[in-house]
Amino acid sequence: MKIDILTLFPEMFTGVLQSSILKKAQDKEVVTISTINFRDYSTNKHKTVDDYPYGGGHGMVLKPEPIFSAVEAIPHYEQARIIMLTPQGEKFSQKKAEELSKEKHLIFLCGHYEGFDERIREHLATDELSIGDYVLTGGELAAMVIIDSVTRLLPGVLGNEGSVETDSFSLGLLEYPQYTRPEEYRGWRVPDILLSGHHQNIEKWRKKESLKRTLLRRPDLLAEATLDQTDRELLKQ
Ligand code: 6GU
Repeated sequence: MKIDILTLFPEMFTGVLQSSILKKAQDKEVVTISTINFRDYSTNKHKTVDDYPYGGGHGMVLKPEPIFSAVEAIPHYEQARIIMLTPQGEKFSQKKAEELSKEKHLIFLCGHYEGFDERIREHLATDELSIGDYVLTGGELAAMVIIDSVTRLLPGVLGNEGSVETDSFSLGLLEYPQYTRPEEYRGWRVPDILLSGHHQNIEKWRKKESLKRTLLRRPDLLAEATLDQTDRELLKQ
């Protein structure tokens, strides 16, 4: 996969892209990620990328020219999903991450403080995403969240760190409680069942704990999850 990030603050991405799983994925060439400072595509002598809103009002608006020019300089941009990040976008989800992970090329447009000129939304972007109902100072953090969640789904990225199939959300349920050594810490014991070695009972316990936790914390997820008869029985207990 190729990922291009248009931003006025490329330095914000350095730590995230050079650490942990995202670094490994790039080293393995499963994904190639580039940042592009669209200020470099501004044609006026002050390198401005924003201007006052027509009709008046507070704040500045990102001009179309530098963003269109920066995108059009990316090879094969016509085949890419061009994703604008704004609080007005469609809510990002695991389902959207799975959909985007099947693409060959993603381009992210990050605005900072300002809004985008509407012509970018209408004639350049193919998608508009938000990561939740709160306001960030810019799209950069949202782009990092989306890139992280999409990259970990690409074949060959996750080893034993996690199986994508058993992720919470891909199953529609929250994860069950996990324990590691020691068996007793400050008097708090690991549930006996996990030490029993009885794999069927352990699986049943985990499923029940997942269901309980989802019911208590996220009943909205439970409404969407596909439960079989055994799951329904476990939920009643
Ligand atoms: Cl994508 N951008 C900004 N500025 N704020 C947000 C967001 C995006 N998603 C949630 N809040």
